[in-house]
Amino acid sequence: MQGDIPQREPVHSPEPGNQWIVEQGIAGGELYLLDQTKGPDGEKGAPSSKKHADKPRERKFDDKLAKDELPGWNGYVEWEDYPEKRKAAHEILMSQEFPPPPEFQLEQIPGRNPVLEGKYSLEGLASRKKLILNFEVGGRLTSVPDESWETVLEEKDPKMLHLLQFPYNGEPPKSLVTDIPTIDPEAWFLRLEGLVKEPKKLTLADLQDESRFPRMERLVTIQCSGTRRIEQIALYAGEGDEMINAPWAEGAIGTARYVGISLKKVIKDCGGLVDGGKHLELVGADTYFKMNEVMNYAISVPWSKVRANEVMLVWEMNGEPLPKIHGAPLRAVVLGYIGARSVKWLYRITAMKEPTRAPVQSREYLYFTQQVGKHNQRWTDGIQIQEMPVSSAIMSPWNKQVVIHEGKIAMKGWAYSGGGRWPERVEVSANGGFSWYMVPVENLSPKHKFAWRTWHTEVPCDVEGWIELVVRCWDNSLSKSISVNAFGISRFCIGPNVLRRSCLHVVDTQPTEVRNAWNWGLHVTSSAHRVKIYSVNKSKERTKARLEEFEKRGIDFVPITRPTEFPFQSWDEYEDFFTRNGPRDVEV
Ligand SMILES: Nc1nc2c(c(=O)[nH]1)N[C@H]1C(S)=C(S)[C@@H](COP(=O)(O)O)O[C@H]1N2
Ligand SMILES: [Mo]
Repeated sequence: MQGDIPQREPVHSPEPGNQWIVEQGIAGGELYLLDQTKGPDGEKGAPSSKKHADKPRERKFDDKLAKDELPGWNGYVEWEDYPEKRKAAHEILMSQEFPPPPEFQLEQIPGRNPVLEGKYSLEGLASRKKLILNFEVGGRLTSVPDESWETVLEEKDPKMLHLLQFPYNGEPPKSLVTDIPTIDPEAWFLRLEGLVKEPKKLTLADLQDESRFPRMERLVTIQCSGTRRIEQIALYAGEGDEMINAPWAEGAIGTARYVGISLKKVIKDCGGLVDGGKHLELVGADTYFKMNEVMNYAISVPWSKVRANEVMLVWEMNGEPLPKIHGAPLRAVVLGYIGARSVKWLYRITAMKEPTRAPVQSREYLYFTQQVGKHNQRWTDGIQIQEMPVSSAIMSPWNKQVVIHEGKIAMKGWAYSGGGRWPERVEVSANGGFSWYMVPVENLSPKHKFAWRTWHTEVPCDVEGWIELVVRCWDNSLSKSISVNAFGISRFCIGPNVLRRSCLHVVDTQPTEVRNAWNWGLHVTSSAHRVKIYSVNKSKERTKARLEEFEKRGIDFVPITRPTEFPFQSWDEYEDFFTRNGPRDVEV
């Protein structure tokens, strides 16, 4: 039913010998609800996996409902302008029953990168598209890289119609759904509406006319707020509003050189804002689902951000025309904000008084406190995630890797801070964060206001066996907060040193543990990134000799969990040792 996802047989009433699978949470999706208000041992509820219907009813979208809006705009269905159409689509979605999504938070993440393929095609909607849900499981790839798309297409017959099953009961496909509108740049135009003095339609040629709009070029990091979510999932299951809790790792971030123009200039070209216009809603041509509602992808940015020339409209990425998967012909790049604000396939900008009520802006990307659970969260309880805090990641070595070195382990990775802050210092540890070594500044890539810095370094490591590598970054708000402390808010502290110390740790660097920043939405994993590796220190003579022996015998060193198939020591050496140092046991 779930395409390629390996399905484990439900345990439900396990054999007595297998009860531990449920008891230990390995089949956590099948645990009974324990209601202790109904007596000390609670009352057994049914595990959720029993409840769902396993056969969806097949209903079809008719072609008229989801037809393309304009010639040359393949895959663009306009929803916002047609309340009736939206209602009809909603009714169709409501009439469906779908199996629940595969459980990979309470149970194990599948061993391979799953592709959920739709068997229950909503054909009209998918008529000219392949809608493939593809998510990355702990790989080293960027979020939705072209390569992974290629791989998907290679793995599957490209002519086959793939469609997201909507099995997600209102969980929306979002950035991970590679539902890519293919829009002819010649046919494309941008609508500017709402509280602008002169509503307009501008073509790409208009926007590219340098006599009207000066070019703007920036190196920008776009970071998804779900980056490194996999570390949160590994601790506790949450509810991610990125597509079905996509277990993103360190790769859901990317840096590119973008060319385009400032949105501010375009608004000026429309005569500016009128009537208290304070926010700009940016709408993308792709179709987006939330709680069985169908709409176009939309967010808003405050005018103050636009006025600061921090919202770009771009058509070029790394010296090439913007790729389709990244939003061609035109996308927004909102400098220093989370990726969700950088709308792809942009076609409409509406000036409004308030931030948009579109779900991505009003109900998602929120950061909750520990007094709020999934069951009682209100959207107003969450802080809006707009800028990412300082963060970093180790991109090499990889978790669980066996690393042979000579007393210093080479590491590399990225460091980033949102909101126009930049990494000032990166530190690494080879002992779980007890002692830290500064990455030499010359090993950090150049500073940019809105981009990450990549880094590489060598961390001293004498130890052999399992160790924990850690990275943390300090951004430039460190210096700001120190000056504020010294001159401004000293009334909040007992003594200047106490305040200074707390600011250093709270404001400017990363929390040390995932739990410090854990939240239900599984967003913003900004704790120091930890990678466990097995250290083999070849600067030790015996280690060196052993490695040679493995090689000579043609025996694989990994996996490290296997018993070694040749002796560690000769009996002569053994006896010699105890003769010289006394026996293992003493008698008196
Ligand atoms: N139209 C549209 N724009 C979108 C999205 C989307 O689903 N539709 N996803 C957003 C999210 S959540 C992220 S993280 C970035 C990802 O940008 P990329 O695909 O260029 O890496 O795009 C943003 N822009
Ligand atoms: Mo995202």
